[in-house]
Amino acid sequence: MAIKNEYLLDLLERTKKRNPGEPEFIQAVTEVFTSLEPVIEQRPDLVEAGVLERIVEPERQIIFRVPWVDDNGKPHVNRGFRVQFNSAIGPYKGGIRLHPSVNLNIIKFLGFEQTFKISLTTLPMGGGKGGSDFDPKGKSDNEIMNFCQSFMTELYRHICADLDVPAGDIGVGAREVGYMFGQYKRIKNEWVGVLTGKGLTYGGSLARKQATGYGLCYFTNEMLQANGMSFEGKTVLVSGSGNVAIYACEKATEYGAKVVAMSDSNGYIYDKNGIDLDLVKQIKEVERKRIKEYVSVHTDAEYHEGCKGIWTIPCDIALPCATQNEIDGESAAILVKNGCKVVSEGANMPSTPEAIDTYLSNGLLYGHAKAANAGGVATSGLEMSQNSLRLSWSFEEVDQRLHGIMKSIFKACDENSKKYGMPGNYMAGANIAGFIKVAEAMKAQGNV
Ligand code: NDP
Ligand code: 2IT
Repeated sequence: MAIKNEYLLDLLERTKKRNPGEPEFIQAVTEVFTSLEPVIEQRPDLVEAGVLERIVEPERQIIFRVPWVDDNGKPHVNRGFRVQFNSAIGPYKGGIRLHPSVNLNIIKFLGFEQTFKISLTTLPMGGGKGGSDFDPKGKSDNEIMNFCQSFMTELYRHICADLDVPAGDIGVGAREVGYMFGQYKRIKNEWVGVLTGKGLTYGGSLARKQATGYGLCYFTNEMLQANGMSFEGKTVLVSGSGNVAIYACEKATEYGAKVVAMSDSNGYIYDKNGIDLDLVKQIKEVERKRIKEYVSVHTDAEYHEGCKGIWTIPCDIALPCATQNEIDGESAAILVKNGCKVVSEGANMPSTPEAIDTYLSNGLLYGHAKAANAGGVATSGLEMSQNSLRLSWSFEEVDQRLHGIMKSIFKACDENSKKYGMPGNYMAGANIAGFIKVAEAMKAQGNV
């Protein structure tokens, strides 16, 4: 994947200079630009309107201090971020990540990706992302609450149901969203759907918890069927064991596949009989423990330290659902050598550029993150609709809408990959379809 178009090369250079020390952000921009070459040639009007210069520059970046006190009375300070990347097609929308690796670069890459992902969902939302370098591991409930309340005590003034609607991401699930929502409501003295992924007793949507993992499998199933394949009888690897991974495992198994491995940031489990998902849910969702606990119940399963090793297990389908750049060129080559035919991404940007080159040059079916994991934010959009309507839809109704959205996303990827001369390159199709809608909206709204 090399960019040849002079305008794109020049803009990429300027973007690198303007954002020094932000490798993941530059990686995300480079990847989108790689897909956009044929669009730029056919749409000089978008270049003339300065759309690309503006699309790589966040509309607003907020950085703030998050002081909190631990259970021993010791004060701590973390750094909070909210990047409001693009509001051309709706209020900023995107999760909050709590992980020690969070910095402005990570939040910018996620916010940039989010803009195009949301455009693909066809729902009226823009792109944003937030987070903090706070490490939730090993913290008590009380410490988590203290942190979330402090985080929201600053963030509340920058968000609003019609302006910016955060949600979960790594380290943020229903518990954290609940604490943040409670604090927002208390400060603002208003009940509005300002966060999604809320609990079901206070405005959360049925099927939101399942949505990213289920949506990933709905998308992957469309891609498989379009190429004369199915999940039935396939061996699947799912990295991670968090929200996305658990429900990807559930739906893939429902489709007749056998998931044989899952992981966390310490290591991976391999169960040749197929993962016992009830046990994983108990360990991760209820007890909040490490994935290695699995082998103390299933003594015939294996636990291996280190997360990269999961990609050395022979499989038909790999579903990376943990974090960015978790599959590098070397792991991708091993997957291919072992017969893997499909990679579909639940995590955001889980494949390095070298890994993507390996998938494409070996003819793998590659479900790109912006398309394949868009089901989570799409269902967040459905949660916003329900909150505005003061209604709650049934699980079946939300799930059906999610399924329909994922089918239409696959169709958009497929059609655009063909229209722009790269049939079967669903990454290019996703980037192009996502870009064109945002770009048209930006052009129509003038140079703002
Ligand atoms: P969770 O916090 O629920 O789970 C994250 C999982 O990934 C955990 O198993 C975690 O292990 C593992 N992980 C995190 N960081 C690393 C790392 N550096 N190396 C190896 N493993 C790691 O998060 P989600 O499931 O919500 O998110 C997973 C991915 O999916 C992220 O890329 C996120 O941006 C993306 N995503 C999430 C959506 C959502 O709706 N939640 C929607 C779309 C995309 P450990 O417990 O050891 O940290
Ligand atoms: O990356 C993502 O799409 C998410 N973390 C979900 C965002 C959301 O607003 O539901």
